[in-house]
Amino acid sequence: MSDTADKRTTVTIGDQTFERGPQGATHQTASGDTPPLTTQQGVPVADDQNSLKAGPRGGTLLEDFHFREKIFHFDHERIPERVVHARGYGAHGFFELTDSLSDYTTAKVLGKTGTRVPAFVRFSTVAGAKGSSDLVRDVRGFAVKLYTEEGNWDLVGNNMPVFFIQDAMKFPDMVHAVKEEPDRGFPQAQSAHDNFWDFASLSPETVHMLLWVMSDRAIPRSFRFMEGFGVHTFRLINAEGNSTYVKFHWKPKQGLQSIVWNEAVKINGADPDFHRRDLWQAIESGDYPEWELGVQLFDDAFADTFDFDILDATKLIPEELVPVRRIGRLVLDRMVDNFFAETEQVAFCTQNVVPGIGFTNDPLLQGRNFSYLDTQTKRLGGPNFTHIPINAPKCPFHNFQQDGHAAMHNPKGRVNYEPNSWGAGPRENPKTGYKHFPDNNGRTTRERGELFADHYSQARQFYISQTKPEQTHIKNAFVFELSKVETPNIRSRVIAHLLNVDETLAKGVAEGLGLKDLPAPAPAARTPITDLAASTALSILKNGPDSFAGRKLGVIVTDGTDAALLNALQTQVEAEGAIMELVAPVVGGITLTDGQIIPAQQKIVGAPSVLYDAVVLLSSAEGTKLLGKDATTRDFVADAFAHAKFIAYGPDATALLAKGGITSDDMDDGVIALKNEADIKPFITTCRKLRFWDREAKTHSV
Ligand code: HDD
Repeated sequence: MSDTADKRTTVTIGDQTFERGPQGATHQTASGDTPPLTTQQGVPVADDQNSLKAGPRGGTLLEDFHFREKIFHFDHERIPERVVHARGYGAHGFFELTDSLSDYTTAKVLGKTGTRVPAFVRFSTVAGAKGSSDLVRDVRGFAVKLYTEEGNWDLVGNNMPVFFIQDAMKFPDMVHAVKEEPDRGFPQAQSAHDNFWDFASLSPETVHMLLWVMSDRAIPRSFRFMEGFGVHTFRLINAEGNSTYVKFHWKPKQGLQSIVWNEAVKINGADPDFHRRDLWQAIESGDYPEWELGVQLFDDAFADTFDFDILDATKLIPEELVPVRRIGRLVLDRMVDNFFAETEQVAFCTQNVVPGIGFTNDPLLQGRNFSYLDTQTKRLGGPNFTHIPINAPKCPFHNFQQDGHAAMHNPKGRVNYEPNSWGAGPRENPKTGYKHFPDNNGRTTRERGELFADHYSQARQFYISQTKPEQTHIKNAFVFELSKVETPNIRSRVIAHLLNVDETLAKGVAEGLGLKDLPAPAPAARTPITDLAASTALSILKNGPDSFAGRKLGVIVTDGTDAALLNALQTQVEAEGAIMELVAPVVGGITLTDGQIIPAQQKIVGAPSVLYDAVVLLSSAEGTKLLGKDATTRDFVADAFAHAKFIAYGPDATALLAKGGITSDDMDDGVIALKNEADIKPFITTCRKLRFWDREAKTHSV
């Protein structure tokens, strides 16, 4: 028997030297500290390129334990993806308390100002498979695990404060309806199909959430620029055993920002990982995203007089009624070492709360408390998923649970039960142990609270709280989604509900669908439908950043680009805390007017303007001629204009505007000439507004 491992030669490719095996596989030359490759049993491997055969052209031998172990492990690499929220992206960080809630709760993490605990956050889309795109129209998951000294607290929230349904009993139906249709297996990660809208139009409790999902909240610019919500009403319980209701909010310090639908469609093609990449780049570059933890605190007296039931997850409590008190900050400052080990295997459970934090009887929350534990057991292969490092508490934990698949923390010694007379092992403690808040109204029923039946008032409130461009986006989203619905009845049913929300919206959607006769409004399960006051907190544009920090500028450059202008631009962008990417005909290097050769980050064909918050055209006269003939460049300009972005152009790049379809009649205050370095600062200041919304009405006629 001969082995191939010792038949190595050395080759030089480019300016690097490699070891080469007989079949041509090249390796970096092993340095002294390179660890030896071993099997899972720790046996050193001699050849990782060739299986063991009976002669060079003979059959592969079963004896090859290294081959069998390697393939066996590979065959078992996949675990079931999450039934919802399959596509997600996680990061580590910490939570720090800035304002004590010790009057309200015994939870230590909310007790002493300055308390800091490690955190892990996983953002996600809901409907799509693991490999789907980031910019689908969907709710975003915002799941936070805080490793406190009293155990793990999971706040498994979303980027919207309400939900589609009121009772967990309906969750499988809702999820079945939104996922791909079971006979055809499509559409992937889309709510724009008959089954979803059929279910939604037959379930008026979804209407408020539909408004949110058709709004720009469903197409966030990145995870960094969205809010998070615990959704349900929870309880805080203090040392006297008194309970205060609480709703949790995460407010991004970066401000809120979303994109427009046409951009979303294109980003999904250009960079399906747009949100992942954004978080990765921000954290890797040290620009750590941060959220404030806010709480809305209220008591039974408020709950009794509030127009809606605080146990109804399809309703929110306007911030104008109960202000959000900011009590802490969440900072994400470290990417995972391994995506699978951490982001994929992290298991959130709504039941994971710590002493001083309790549940309410919200029927959605109660159902979730069963579902998450159950799903992790299936997904992660048994009850010991809590032993996986990302899921294990960082505080000491002791109990007599033992055995099962992959057990890592079995009890030590003789004692594995209690009570025992060995005086050993962990003991319960009635003083410090978790106490459930006694809350049971004592009657068994399958009804819902009466106020749950008001399905329209808050939907109407959401709509009137939006700015004009946001209202237009909502209308357009309904028209888009319902245009994909093939059954006319379903479209009409949705309009019938929208007539109870806002007549202008309903008529606008009907018109957009070409629906000639308006249906009668859907009979409301509870009347009257109340006119509530508008709430500023519900609009994205009213809660924008006032800064271009953390945003990305795409700059088209070519050979002969003006070095002084480009350098001045770079200085201003950095001063603002923003990011600049050079987009060029080639990535290898372009030569500026001063002879300097600089690499570009992107080749123009790989970087459409949808990847940027604002763009600058800085091509030279020659470069402009070249790019003027290029379809991708024309799209770059045309899209930036259509997506209401700020566009700046250098003296030699003016012709590119016309190539992108921007005529002199179209020029507006969002298209800005950079004649010299003095024009750059005002341009960056203008970019803080993020978009030039006035343009939108002129660029979208259908
Ligand atoms: Fe859920 C995952 C958020 C209702 C059952 N959910 C999941 C995740 C988030 C949410 C963020 C992903 C966690 C992660 O990143 O691993 N879910 C919500 C919110 C809801 C909600 C904010 C309403 C307020 N969910 C809900 C109901 C049920 C579930 C009513 C079932 C009765 N959710 C699940 C699940 C998932 C899940 C099947 C799939 C994967 C997982 O749990 O870990 O158990």
